Amino acid sequence: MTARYSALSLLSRGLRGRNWPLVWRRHELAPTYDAVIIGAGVHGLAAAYYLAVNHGIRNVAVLDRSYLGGGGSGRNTAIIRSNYLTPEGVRFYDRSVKLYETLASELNFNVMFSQRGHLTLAHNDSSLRTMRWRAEVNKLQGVDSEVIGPDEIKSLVPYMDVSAQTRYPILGALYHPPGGIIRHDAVNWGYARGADARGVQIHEYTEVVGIDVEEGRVRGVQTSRGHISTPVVLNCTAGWSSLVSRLAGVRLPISTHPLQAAVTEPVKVFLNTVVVSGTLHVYVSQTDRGELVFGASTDPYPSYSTRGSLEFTEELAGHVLELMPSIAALRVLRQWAGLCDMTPDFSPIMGETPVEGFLVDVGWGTYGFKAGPVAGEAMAELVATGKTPDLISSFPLSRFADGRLVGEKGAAAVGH
Ligand code: PYC
Repeated sequence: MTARYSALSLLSRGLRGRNWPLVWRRHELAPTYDAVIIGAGVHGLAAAYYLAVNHGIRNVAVLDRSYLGGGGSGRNTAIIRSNYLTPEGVRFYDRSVKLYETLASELNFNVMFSQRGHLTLAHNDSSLRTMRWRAEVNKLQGVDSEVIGPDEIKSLVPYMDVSAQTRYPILGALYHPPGGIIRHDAVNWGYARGADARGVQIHEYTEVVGIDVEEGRVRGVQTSRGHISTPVVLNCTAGWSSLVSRLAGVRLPISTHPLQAAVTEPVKVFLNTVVVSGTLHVYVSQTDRGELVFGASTDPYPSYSTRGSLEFTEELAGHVLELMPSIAALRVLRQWAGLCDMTPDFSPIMGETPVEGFLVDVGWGTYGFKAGPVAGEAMAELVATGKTPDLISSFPLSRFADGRLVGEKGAAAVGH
């Protein structure tokens, strides 16, 4: 990577607190774009980046009604993995892991991808069977996953209680070495910077309030800052994807649920893998700063609220302590929620819709952040060529009418 600033200029800019060049520029809205992307999260920004880099399409606007990365892309637990249940899912998420592996050098921006390994614990025979199944499907697709026993788990996570005296003794785990964590803001900012440098316009605080459709095809969008003509609109929103699609007259089989998470004060690093327990409804990892990041199941009712609840933190803490009793003295620093657009089969909806020119990259449930690069790459290809790439051909909206579901509930981090 090339350094953009000397240490002295960094220090002087930091002390003065001004004169930082903008990482992405501000623009007036143009009257026309070749494509408009709704949602300046990882999916929208990656799609814009790959449109410019892979296909030379740069007259693109990315619109967001709030700030860049302020939706699901800034409200997740930044877990990356490809240990899914279906061959279609494994192939798809594996491509994302591969893109993440080279993203820092591609973007010349440190995204802090740490492939520290990912453990999904099994506390009963039926989940052990699912882990074995996933391991086989993963291996057949060339993805590194295997089932390991309690001794190996203990050597990977010395603080874990793998004794037989717990409420739900640990029988084994699906171990997925390429899995890990990433710095989610850095991914958003890196894609934004890369897209901006190639001429893409990013418009924060620009809400789409209408989508113009005439004779079955998209003509433009109405925004809080004016009208834009465009032949292509790509819906890359999370949390609001069904509402945005409705603006084009497209109905999606999605219900939106909050997913809460929390982070503790930082402590010396002691947890070097991502740990997931479906039975205890919890996942935990430790950031490079030393904070423990926890998450659990989605809230059990549809809502657009991103507020945290005490009930969630209490339950979460109780469950984490069943796994690692020795961290009882750690204090929770803060908590948040992101919005998850849940589909009936827990797989995303990507591709064309009955409205020509209106494309969707939505319905990510609890899997959205990890898929940002591959979804962006594939959607950019679809926009540029008009052909649906093989990698996403199993995830069309039409599968719900055709009954060709891609069931990925069994690969969810926890039960939802
Ligand atoms: O699927 O790995 C996952 C995940 C973690 C948090 C939410 N989803």
